[in-house]
Amino acid sequence: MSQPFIAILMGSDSDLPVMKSAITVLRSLDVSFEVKISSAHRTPSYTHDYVVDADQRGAVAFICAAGMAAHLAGAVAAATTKPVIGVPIESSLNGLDALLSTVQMPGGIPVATVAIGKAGAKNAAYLAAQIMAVADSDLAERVRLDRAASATVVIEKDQALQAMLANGEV
Ligand code: RP5
Repeated sequence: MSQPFIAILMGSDSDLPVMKSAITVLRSLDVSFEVKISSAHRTPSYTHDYVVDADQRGAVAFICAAGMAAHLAGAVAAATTKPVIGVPIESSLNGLDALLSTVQMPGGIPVATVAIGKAGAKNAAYLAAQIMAVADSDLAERVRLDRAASATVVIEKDQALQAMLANGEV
């Protein structure tokens, strides 16, 4: 079996601008990953074959992004018992169609569904890294440090706001 990795699938290249956020997070945490364009509807066999192969090669979790009638995460979840995280993409109806298509899975075939769009893509990557970190203490420490760094950014922004308030700039 190869090095553990996270498999990212997206239904179309039009999903890539959003999913770059997931790639950035995984790179920042030094998590191995693969990225595929494969559609539940346009390339069902290609999707199924990739999931089975990636599962056998050591995929720890799958991140699946799709818009509209977003069935990619559900189709992937049907083909593996590894954790599947669904990212609804906003391509019509403000993404609500994709959110409901991704989240409303029947009992027994779970998809952990995150927020619509870039925040969801980011959180999908963090969640996948946290899943991988259960068996990787070095990664768990990188995740912890990343969380601490993001808290520091918020505190610094608050301190800057307090200074502006004190100076009458706000
Ligand atoms: C979905 O349909 C894709 O995930 C994408 O979000 C949406 C539109 O796809 P394109 O027509 O842009 O290829 O399957």
